[in-house]
Amino acid sequence: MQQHGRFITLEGGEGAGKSTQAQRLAAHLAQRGLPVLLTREPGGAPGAEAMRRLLLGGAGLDPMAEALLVFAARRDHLVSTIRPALAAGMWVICDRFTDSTRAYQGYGQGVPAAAIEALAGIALEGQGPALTLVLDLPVEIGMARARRRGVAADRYERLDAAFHQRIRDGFRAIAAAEPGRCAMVDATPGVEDVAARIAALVDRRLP
Ligand code: Z5A
Repeated sequence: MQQHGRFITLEGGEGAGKSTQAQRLAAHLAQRGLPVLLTREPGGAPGAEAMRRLLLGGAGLDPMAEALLVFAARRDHLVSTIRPALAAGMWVICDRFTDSTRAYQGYGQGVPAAAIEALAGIALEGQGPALTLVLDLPVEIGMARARRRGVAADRYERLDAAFHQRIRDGFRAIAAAEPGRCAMVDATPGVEDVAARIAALVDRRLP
């Protein structure tokens, strides 16, 4: 697969600040004179956005059905948005990607890791991020931040603290298993502080 741009993902639990920091990073890279595409999952392409509505709308899917649907959305996002942007030399910043499936459907809901990796192999054909920033913070702080955001809680946000602790532990395990791709970022400081740390980290890893 020919790829000229760079692919960066942001991951983490509720209220970790992924959307905020994805925008900050996009602005930082633009200041470096780089062409940037900011996107998100589930979604990022018309078909994938339709699947997002199904996923977050509380259709009551079983966890494996949910995993199949997120990978269908991811495949559409990859083919319609991410690949063309990378081929055009853009730096793609994506708010959530496959690690969210590992964390939410795997660690959170018990879908076997082997099934998730098999689906990833089929959907992504070996393509994935060069760098993943895992924003880490205590569950109570993240939930409080998500509540302050003022939008109605989606179905994951309504799940209990034990579920969100499994998600946090899952993201930490993923980052520890792949230190070459993943970098843990302490998300407890203020927005400016976290943004500065991420900018420095990205400049160092992807000069
Ligand atoms: N999901 C899945 O199950 N499987 C998958 O494969 C994928 C996703 C890809 C998507 O929800 C849901 O889909 C998600 C997992 C599931 N579960 N949930 N819920 P979404 O896209 O609607 O939302 P989200 O990704 O969960 O967003 P979030 O976690 O709620 O927020 P965030 O992007 O991490 O944070 P934010 O919006 O940037 O900030 C939240 C608030 O905190 C906001 O008011 C900020 O101003 C404030 N904030 C941000 N940073 C700071 C700092 N540093 N200090 C203080 N306050 C801050």
